Amino acid sequence: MSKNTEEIIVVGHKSPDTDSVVSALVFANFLKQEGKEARSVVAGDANKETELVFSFLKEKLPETVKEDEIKKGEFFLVDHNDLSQSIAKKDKICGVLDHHLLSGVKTDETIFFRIEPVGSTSTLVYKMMKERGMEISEKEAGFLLAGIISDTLNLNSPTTSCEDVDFYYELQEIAKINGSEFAEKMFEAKSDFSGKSLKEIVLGDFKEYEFGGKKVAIGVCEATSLGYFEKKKKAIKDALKEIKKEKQIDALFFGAINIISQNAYFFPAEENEEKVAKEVFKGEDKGDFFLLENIASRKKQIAPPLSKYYGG
Ligand SMILES: [Mn+2]
Repeated sequence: MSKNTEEIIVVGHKSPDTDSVVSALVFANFLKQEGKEARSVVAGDANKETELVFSFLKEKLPETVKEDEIKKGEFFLVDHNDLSQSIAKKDKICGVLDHHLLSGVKTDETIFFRIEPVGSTSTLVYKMMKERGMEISEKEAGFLLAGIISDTLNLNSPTTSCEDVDFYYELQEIAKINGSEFAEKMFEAKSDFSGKSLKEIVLGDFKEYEFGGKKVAIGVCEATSLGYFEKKKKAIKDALKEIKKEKQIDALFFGAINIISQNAYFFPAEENEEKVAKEVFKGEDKGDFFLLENIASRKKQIAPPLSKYYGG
């Protein structure tokens, strides 16, 4: 898998979510079991849900690193393959394990590359362990279960595949954890916005894309209720305008997603985005945001129609 004997740094995307952190952690163990020198790092500050998962499983979070901080070693990307979401340099990538759409990453040499349309990267890590007949510890099973719960919203997201469901039940057994109870704790932690500014909330789960030559960004925030976002709607618009300017983004959208009812409050940053949002999603206009029904996934339901609108 590796081109030489350099240490392999396993890393998920920037604005890390639970799946990107836990899949990196367990996949680094997988590589070690294959005789490689490997460690996982986190590409930014972990969110409250991820912190809950690590304290629940009594494990320390891997080291947080910023872009350009790692000078040695090669990168194995998990849970992303888009370099704009990565801290890795193109010529230092030795592998990709992911469930997002291909984003045209080009490398100088042949690398390990595996993408499958499943609900989480954690699902793929467990699949690879099963393929190798590798043992999984109780704790590793707990982490991968958390990755599946987080990305599939406890198997309720439209991204959920049959394998996610099968593995969820297997991992639940091995980890000796009740998935639904774990999910409830995780979602509660996810919905805790105390001590966070609106800018931090918008940037907490934030992805930048290039659609039709335009820099388009979509922030999402998942919560068990959306009252907070309704109350803060004016301040959210201000935060979006600020972020758009600071990051020199052509179009910026923010979706607050109710993970129970799977409705979303969709905020366009400014007038241009408002027109786009109206045309693309046809949601109910609530003044500062649109109410979109049956929306739970940026990857499957928000990014693709916007990509299509802007011309790819
Ligand atoms: Mn993921």
